[in-house]
Amino acid sequence: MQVEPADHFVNWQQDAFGNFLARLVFPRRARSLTLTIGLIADLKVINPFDFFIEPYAEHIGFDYPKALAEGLKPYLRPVDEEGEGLEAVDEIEDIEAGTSPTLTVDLDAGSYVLICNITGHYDAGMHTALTVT
Ligand SMILES: [Cu+2]
Repeated sequence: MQVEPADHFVNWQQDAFGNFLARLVFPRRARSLTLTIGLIADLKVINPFDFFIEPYAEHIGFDYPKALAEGLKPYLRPVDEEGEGLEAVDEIEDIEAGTSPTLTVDLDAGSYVLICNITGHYDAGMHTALTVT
């Protein structure tokens, strides 16, 4: 890190997350401030599919163990379809497994989200954004 004006003091600190913070003190007023930051990024290849699935979670529609379910409760409840800023356009209720019902709706231009609102399904990825132009 290069700092202009060169007449300054630097105190390095670490925040709660281990990030380094530079505290700069300038003893005199200056008309300009120039910070030149060098960055070395240590890039590592990570396989996002390198994980194990617990046996209870191998099939969708599973129940989390009680201790885990308590902590996940805020994330697993169905979307509040009457929530602020939301307007349900239409829905198909109680779709039988293995069936593929069709719903046709007329949509104005805008942004929409298509969701499955069975508990836990939204979080399992059963949603997609849709933009009508
Ligand atoms: Cu679903």
